[in-house]
Amino acid sequence: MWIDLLTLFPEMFSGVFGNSILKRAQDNGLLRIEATNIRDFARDKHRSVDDKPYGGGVGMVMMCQPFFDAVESLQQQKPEVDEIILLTPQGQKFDQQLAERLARKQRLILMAGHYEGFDERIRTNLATMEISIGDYVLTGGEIPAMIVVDTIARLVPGVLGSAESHLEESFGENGENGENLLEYPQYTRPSDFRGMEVPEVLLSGNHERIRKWRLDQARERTRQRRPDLLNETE
Ligand code: 4GY
Repeated sequence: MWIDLLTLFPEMFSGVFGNSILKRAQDNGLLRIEATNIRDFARDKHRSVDDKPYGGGVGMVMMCQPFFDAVESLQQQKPEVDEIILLTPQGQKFDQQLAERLARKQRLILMAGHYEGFDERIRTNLATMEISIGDYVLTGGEIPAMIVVDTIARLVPGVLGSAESHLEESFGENGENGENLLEYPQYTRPSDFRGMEVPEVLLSGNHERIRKWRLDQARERTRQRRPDLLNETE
């Protein structure tokens, strides 16, 4: 999978994508993540990417031209771009199900904005979808873009090693009929830490009892903390 990020701050991405699992995935050729500076597509001598809002008001609005030119330049290369995604609080709420759908695509462009927002024509005539990571407002779209890329990337086959598998976890299929459950409690050594003991069942070696206990814990925890997940059907 190939992901291009359009941003005013490409350096923000190097720490997040230049380490650990996503670094390894790029080195192995499973993933290609490139951050492009929108300002490289500015045309005037001040390299402007924003301008005053028509109709007046505070703040600046990100201009159409640098975004349209940047996307058109990226589209010169094959394979074809599957989605052009704008990160904005006004978008479709991001969740694991949307991540799974995007993880099947070959090529994505993510656009991160700043200032007061985007010229509306970027939404309506350039983006193919708008995504929000949640109901709060950040200073820019870079952190939301990182969250979307990180979530999608680990679903790409081969990106996680077998020790890091994502098939048995919260929002995976933890339950019996594809139930959407929170994780069951996990423990590691020692079995007694300052008098806090590991549940006996986990030390029993009885794999069927352990499996039932975990499923039970996952269901109870989901019922208490996230009852909304129990009524969700994927
Ligand atoms: N929440 N989900 C979000 C955001 C802030 C463009 C400047 C969010 O995705 N993006 O809070 N973005 C940006 C949006 C103008 C501020």
